[in-house]
Amino acid sequence: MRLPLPDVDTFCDGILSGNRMILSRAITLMESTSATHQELGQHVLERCVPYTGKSIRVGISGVPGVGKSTFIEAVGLYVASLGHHVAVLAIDPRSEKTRGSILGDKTRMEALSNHPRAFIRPTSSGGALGGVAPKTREVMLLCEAAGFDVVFVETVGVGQSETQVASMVDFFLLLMLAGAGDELQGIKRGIMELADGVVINKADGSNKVAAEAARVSYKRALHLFRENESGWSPKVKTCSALESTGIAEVWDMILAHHECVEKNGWLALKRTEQSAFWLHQIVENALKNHFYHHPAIRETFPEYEQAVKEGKTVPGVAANALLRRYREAP
Ligand SMILES: Nc1nc2c(ncn2[C@@H]2O[C@H](COP(=O)(O)OP(=O)(O)O)[C@@H](O)[C@H]2O)c(=O)[nH]1
Ligand SMILES: [Mg+2]
Repeated sequence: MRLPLPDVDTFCDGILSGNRMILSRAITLMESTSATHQELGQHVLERCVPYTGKSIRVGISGVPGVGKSTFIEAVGLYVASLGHHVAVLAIDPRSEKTRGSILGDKTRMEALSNHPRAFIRPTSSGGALGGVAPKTREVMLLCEAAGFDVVFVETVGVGQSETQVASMVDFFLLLMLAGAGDELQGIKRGIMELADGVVINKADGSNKVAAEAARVSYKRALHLFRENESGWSPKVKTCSALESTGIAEVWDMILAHHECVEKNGWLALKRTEQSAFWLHQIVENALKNHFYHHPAIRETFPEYEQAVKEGKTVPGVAANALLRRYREAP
């Protein structure tokens, strides 16, 4: 049975009073493939925006298997025990095709998902123009309006989702492993540079010594990377997400960063720039989608692509011809 769709007022009142069922429905609305639902979702978001911005936003990144979900559960339970309201969101580029991968994560965060002050939600783009990351950011704002004062955003993908997460959070945390061969573990230097904190996970059992050694070497590497405009120098910690050790220290680091950048005005500046970034991002994605989905382009793109591959024309000429078609199409 389908419940009738509430109106904007009902959605907003529900969200602002912390009603999770309404919050969930609003998120579903924003992720919907229906244009009407998306539009209603945007109205709800717009009305909620004045009540957002009061959370500590933390992005968690790292290669698959490093322990992101386990870590978020440990730190989430810890901050919830301090009285915070914790929202956990995930950016999973793969979920645009299959929504299966993330469900495993949710079951892994079993204790946290049953906690009365926690809310766990993977985001899907629902085919919206612009991909999944802008949606995750919007969901984060709704969660803030609903009273969540700590938000964790987990990336599941590798590559560009890291930059996108870093562009929606205050603190970007990179989880690493000790002794996994190559020191950078497939994480590009550019990603290391985004990190406000690096945490060597799985510092337990026989791995403790190696974790400490890795901490020292990452600390050295981070110093090489950057002079911080934010006034914060990135820190390196070790923890065991599985045994819940070192978790309080990681949270203290996040709090210290928050205090530092709130005081010196960097946080406000960063968030302003992030909003502008997302404006560009959403417009660019929407234009790109509109172009590629346009019937006039869909029909002829393969021919042009083939011609370019066969060397019959050059990319610039083909692109110009396609763009002309696009502009002149009814
Ligand atoms: N020994 C140990 N294992 C861990 C730790 N954290 C996570 N794991 C294990 O590593 C595997 C991957 O963890 P998961 O949280 O799913 O990683 P994700 O892919 O980064 O989200 C699981 O089997 C976890 O139990 C830790 O601190 N110590
Ligand atoms: Mg995970």
